[in-house]
Amino acid sequence: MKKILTGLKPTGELTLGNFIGAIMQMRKMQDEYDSYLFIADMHAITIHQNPSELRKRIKDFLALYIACGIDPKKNIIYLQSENEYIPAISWLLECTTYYGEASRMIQFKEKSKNNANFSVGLLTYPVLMAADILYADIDLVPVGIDQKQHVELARDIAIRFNKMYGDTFVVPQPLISQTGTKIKDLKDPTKKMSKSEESPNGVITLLDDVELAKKKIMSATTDSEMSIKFDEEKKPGISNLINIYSSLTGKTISEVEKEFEECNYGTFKKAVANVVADTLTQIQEKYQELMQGDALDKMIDEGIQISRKIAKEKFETMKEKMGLHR
Ligand code: ATP
Ligand code: LTN
Repeated sequence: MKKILTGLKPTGELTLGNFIGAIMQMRKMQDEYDSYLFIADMHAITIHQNPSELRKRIKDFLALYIACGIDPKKNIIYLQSENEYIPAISWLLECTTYYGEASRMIQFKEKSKNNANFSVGLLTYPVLMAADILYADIDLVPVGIDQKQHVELARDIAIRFNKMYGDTFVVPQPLISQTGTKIKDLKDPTKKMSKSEESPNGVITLLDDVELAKKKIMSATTDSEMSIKFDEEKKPGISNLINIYSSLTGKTISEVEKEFEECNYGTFKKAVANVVADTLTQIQEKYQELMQGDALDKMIDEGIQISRKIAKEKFETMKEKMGLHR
């Protein structure tokens, strides 16, 4: 079975867009691949984080992904910072990465621009990411387009290391999802719904109060026509609501259009608000359960043990190949 790995940087709050666009795809993939999922908390600290907020967000992210249906029985789930072999592997990889290629990364250039005091970690960020991927011989890495360049660097590093020291790593491939539906901001349906965007009424987070979430749907920007027809160019607001309804109910776009053929926008919005409310209620109930007691900790304990064992083996192999042994 092919191995797939997803890394989640715990910044911002998870949105309905993340759920429909990414988490629902992950739920499908967990049945088809040997799946790894981890919280990239060491990547988060390349930019200063408030420690108590970071700690809370890490736990929230873990609980929410599991509450959304990411199954700890089908995924190896762990915290990056609990695997001490990953930064050790990252160091060995740093010594096989050129300064030139690291400094050419678009994310590095953007985040270091206009900032006199950026950390060295911002430069070595993609090498740590390569370590995340290469230690476990991952075949496929689902990422957004912004992270594609980093996965390509991980490929280059793997190929170079294999050439220098003999076959050591599987060469991974980025998996850019074309199929996931893009959910738009409810107030400005020409922009994507984004967890780092300041748009309190345009973004629904997974932990939003359910009544508030319904209000956000009811006040979503639409057009001045009457028909519930999918047309992203002319009717971006209604099309976005159709996408949300169709994704959450599993109905096709034309089935949704047919269902609401005779209805006005108010009736349709109410129906969308109700499915969103049902989805959030289910997620939040499971989330509350996980936040109490020690079930969450137990799930993560299992994942980290497996991850450490695999990483330790790879670290030993790398050191031996590089001559770092007695
Ligand atoms: P940011 O605003 O910081 O870019 P984001 O909300 O876009 O954050 P990411 O962490 O970049 O989230 O993305 C996590 C995953 O969620 C990616 O696979 C991305 O494609 C998906 N995703 C994020 N927002 C949406 C959206 N509005 N619709 C569909 N998928 C989304
Ligand atoms: N850089 C990624 C998070 C990330 C990751 C990874 C993703 C860290 N390590 C390994 C895939 C594979 C981000 O910002 N979303």
